[in-house]
Amino acid sequence: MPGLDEKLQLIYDTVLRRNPGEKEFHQAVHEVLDSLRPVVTKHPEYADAAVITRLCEPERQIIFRVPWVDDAGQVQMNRGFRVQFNSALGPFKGGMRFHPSVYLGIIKFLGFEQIFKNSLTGMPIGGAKGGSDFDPKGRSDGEVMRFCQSLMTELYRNIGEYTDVPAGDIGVGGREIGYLFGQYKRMTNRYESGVLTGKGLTWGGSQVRREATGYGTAFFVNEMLKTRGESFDGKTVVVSGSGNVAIYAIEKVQELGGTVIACSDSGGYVVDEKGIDLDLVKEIKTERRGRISEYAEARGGAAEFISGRTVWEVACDVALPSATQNELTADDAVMLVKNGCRAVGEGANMPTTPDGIKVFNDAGVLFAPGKAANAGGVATSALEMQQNASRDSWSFEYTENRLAEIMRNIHDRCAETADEYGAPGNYVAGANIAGFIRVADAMLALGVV
Ligand code: NDP
Ligand code: 2IT
Repeated sequence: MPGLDEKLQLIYDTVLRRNPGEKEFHQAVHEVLDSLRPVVTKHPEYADAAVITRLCEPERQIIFRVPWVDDAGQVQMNRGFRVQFNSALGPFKGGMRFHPSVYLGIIKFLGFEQIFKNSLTGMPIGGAKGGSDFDPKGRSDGEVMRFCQSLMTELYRNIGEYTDVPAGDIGVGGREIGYLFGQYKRMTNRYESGVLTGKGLTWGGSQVRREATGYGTAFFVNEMLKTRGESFDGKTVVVSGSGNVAIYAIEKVQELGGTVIACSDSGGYVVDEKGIDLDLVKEIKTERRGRISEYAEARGGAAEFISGRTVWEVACDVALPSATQNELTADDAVMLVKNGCRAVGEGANMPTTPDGIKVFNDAGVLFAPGKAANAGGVATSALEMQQNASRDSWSFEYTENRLAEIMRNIHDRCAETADEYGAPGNYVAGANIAGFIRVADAMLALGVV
């Protein structure tokens, strides 16, 4: 990775020393510090109050045992995490991820990113992330329920409407939030709706929360395209993943006139040149919890499944990485650029490697970093909290308009901040700097805490 400014390098060295082996966390911190060079020059007050040093250390990290009994009567054991990173702007807020790859370094990188993302939304939410190395694949509803109940039996004492408000992420959707909320309610004897977001519509959830991350990513990319006098109309689009974010990104891109020709899961990708049949993807991935390979089987000769290869080999105008971190490398970026890709919007968190981002920047590709482009999910979570606090519920149309307005504002703030700090068109710099300044100013105001 390129060298940092001297003061920032010292902070980074401390992060490396205090968090050995947590490479995803190191990567996320490095990217932000790299953007902050013009900020520390202009604002020495942040260094004086050790704001950046404090930002890189979570306020609290909770790691706990999660024992549960599987359908065969065997005792299983997982590890649970909640990293409460920063609460200067509001209660800790961020998703829970259930995936076998989860360890402290992944939760910490996600929690760190969440601070800046939540700040960018302009809403009163701090940053956090949690999860477990539990693998929901192949587990029955009963097993998932017992796992969630065991996890919440420990987690409940650390969260709350005014303390920390978890939501979903990879492997955690409406089903899991339901089991978690049920157990929280039972443990506390309180119907505290605002303690979790992503709830079902009949028990305190918000319209559009399910769709929000993917819709928001499409809205953000649409705003970027507008700056070049373009739109999704007539464009071919490739989306990685076929989970919550991917599905609703595809839905909105289709509504905006784009043709999504490929999507994927961890087994490979499908190409459907006439355009992905989204109802079929929803049926396979959300109703049956199946594999994307089944899509090609169901479509007969119309679609092809390519096993074990990257979806980035499919030529497209716009790429929306929406699966997981570091899924789009420099080689993939080179291939995309060579094939004519002109815009990239990160639906996932940190899906593009630093070398990959450099390839896009050097080629003049419009590039929207996850902490800006996928902020619609957490922003709509904050709208869910607003509705819970006022015991109200809003219509789909009203909520979607709020989301669209929030995404436009985030886009404009990133673009203006990039201009102001001498990096026009660089949404990575714009997002990191704009996200940082709002949190840093709150931290200064709150004193040394
Ligand atoms: P889901 O669990 O709904 O879907 C995840 C998708 O990504 C699946 O298609 C999955 O394939 C694929 N995937 C996951 N891990 C890997 C891996 N290690 N290698 C290859 N493919 C993988 O998760 P979401 O859609 O909610 O999350 C996707 C991304 O979006 C994540 O980076 C998440 O942090 C981010 N995000 C999510 C938000 C939300 O509101 N849900 C908000 C903002 C960001 P398979 O089924 O084969 O595992
Ligand atoms: O990465 C993310 O922003 C999320 N998984 C959503 C967090 C939230 O609290 O809605």
